Amino acid sequence: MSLKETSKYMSLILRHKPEVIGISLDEYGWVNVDELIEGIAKTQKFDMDILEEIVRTDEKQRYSFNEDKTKIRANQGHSVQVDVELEEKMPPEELWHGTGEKFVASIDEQGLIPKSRLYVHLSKDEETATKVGSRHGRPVLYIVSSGQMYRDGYKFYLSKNGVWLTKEVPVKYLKKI
Ligand code: HQG
Repeated sequence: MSLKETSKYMSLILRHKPEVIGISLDEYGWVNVDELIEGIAKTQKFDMDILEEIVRTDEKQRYSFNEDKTKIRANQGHSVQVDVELEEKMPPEELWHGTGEKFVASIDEQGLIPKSRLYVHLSKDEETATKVGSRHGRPVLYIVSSGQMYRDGYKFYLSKNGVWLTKEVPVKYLKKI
């Protein structure tokens, strides 16, 4: 497997299904590094050097070690209930959300909901949102009135790797591009 493929597999384990290698996340989303290495090494060449290289080079900086590198977690993107100690923050006046055409009718009716994840993921710029949307087919972009939402009492969080997160975005704060 390439480093990129292994990183994807780590995302599956650290965000969604730790049970695929027989481990579990603690309440803060951490797993024991030794257990992660042992679990992944059952099916492919994997050791601390490879793990460190993935954490260092992952293009979205998806993972963080704790201070002494005995534990590791995903910075965001989870579907399982964990508290990754997200930083609550005032968002910029506008944020972006990229999605696929097939979701538009439903979004225009219900607004943005987290679906299988813990939060709705928002991007800081058009380019990033276009990439995120393309994962779902032909991309459709929305501008989110995040400043107005914030003034209306909605909470926003900024993950360690720069993804803005919020629990929902009602239709009135969305503008389709
Ligand atoms: C859509 C990637 C119907 C939503 C990216 C999205 C991101 C609705 C899809 C991160 C809806 C869920 C997350 C509604 C929202 N009706 N569809 N009411 N509300 N949706 O993959 O935001 O590479 O769970 O628009 O960079 O695409 O994994 O979320 O299209 O940061 O690190 O439901 O994943 O990062 O899809 O992507 P996802 P997302 P990684």
